[in-house]
Amino acid sequence: MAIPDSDIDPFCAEFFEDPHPAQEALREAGPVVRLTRYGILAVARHAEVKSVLDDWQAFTSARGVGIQDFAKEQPARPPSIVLETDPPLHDRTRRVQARVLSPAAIAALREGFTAAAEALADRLLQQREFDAIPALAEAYPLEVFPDAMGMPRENRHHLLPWGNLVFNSFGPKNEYLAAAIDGAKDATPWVFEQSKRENLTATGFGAGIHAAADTGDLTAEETPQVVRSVLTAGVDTTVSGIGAAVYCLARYPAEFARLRADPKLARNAFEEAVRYESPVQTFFRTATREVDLGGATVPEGSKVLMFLGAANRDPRKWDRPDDYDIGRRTVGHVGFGSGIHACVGMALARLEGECVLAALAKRATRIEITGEPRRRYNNTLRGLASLPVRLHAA
Ligand code: HEM
Ligand code: OVM
Repeated sequence: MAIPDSDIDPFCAEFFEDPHPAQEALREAGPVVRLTRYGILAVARHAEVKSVLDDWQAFTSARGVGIQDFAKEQPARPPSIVLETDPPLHDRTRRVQARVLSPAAIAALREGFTAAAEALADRLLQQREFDAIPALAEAYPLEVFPDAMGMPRENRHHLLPWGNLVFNSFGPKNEYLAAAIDGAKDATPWVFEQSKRENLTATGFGAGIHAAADTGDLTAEETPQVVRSVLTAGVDTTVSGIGAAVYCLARYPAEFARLRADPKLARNAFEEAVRYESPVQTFFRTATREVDLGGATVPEGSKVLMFLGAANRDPRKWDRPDDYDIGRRTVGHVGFGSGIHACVGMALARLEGECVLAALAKRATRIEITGEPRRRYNNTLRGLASLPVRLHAA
């Protein structure tokens, strides 16, 4: 089957503002599409995105999960030894993260995360009108996540420009990446410094990862890199996810009313927001051999862009894909990826999302949008820069 060409640019302001028409066009064009602007292949249907995610042998991560091919170009920063590796190294580093971020370890945080969400929601209800991105979507993860890592209080704000830089760097060298490099000048050395064992308290996730150097599971050179991986992936993603959930519940007041009537729906309301908005929009793989994908032949060495956001709204997979429905059966969405690299922090992300939404639903009857929401432009993350809201007190 011939691979159709498309001139769609998934790394431009027009796409960031409203990716859905372009994503639909890419899904309809065929199982595999060539993006002529970048000379890469892309998949946007759920079935093909899932096949690529689930076949790490044919689709390597070790040549980078951004547009750059590490086999041809030197990476700008040291690659992640979790995200940008294949087995066996990947499994050794990931196992240590998976242990410290296990469902049991995360369950132990529930009480503290709930208390932090309730205190924040109390303050916001007092304030009544605020910008939900800085005051809620950023404020909550920036409080609970570094605490759980075992980080000091000062300079936590550096985690946001750092994440912004890394997630932009998976895309092409465009104006968004240039601005992110500029914005992360101070954050970069700080993040490397904070990943060291001596800068993390004895009880957090950081210490748990560094302990792997004592048991021989990782070397003392590897543990700071594995800590840095969690610092990079753990904040900006949940900021986008919580922002997405608040934006969804503000646009769908009937869904907010449902949540209020049954706060046990908070966890699924967050999960559905991850499907609906796909905070992480895209990742790449590189074909290690010629592979058939839905009848199209992908040549060895091809960079393949996976549109997670398009897969999460593929009508071949979902009923009413463009409706935000907090009662939906969300299993099978790829917002957290799939296969061996599937998000190792998803239990933590879900706990954060659930706590925030439950605390809001207990106190408010409605989230009213009071001004024009403004998009944040990032080559990988979809989210808002600003969401002015008014909370209606119960
Ligand atoms: C991997 C999304 C939160 C740590 C991934 C992947 C996705 C993703 C799509 C797959 C990458 C790939 O296949 O190449 C998200 C979303 C989040 C979130 C949407 C929030 C709503 C978190 C948090 C942490 C985290 C809170 C850490 C505490 C990681 C790490 C990986 C990863 C370390 C790499 C895993 C591997 O390569 O084996 N995430 N993530 N993420 N995530 Fe998350
Ligand atoms: C890492 C890393 C960085 C960005 C994203 C990510 C979504 C992981 O350094 O391992 O997963």
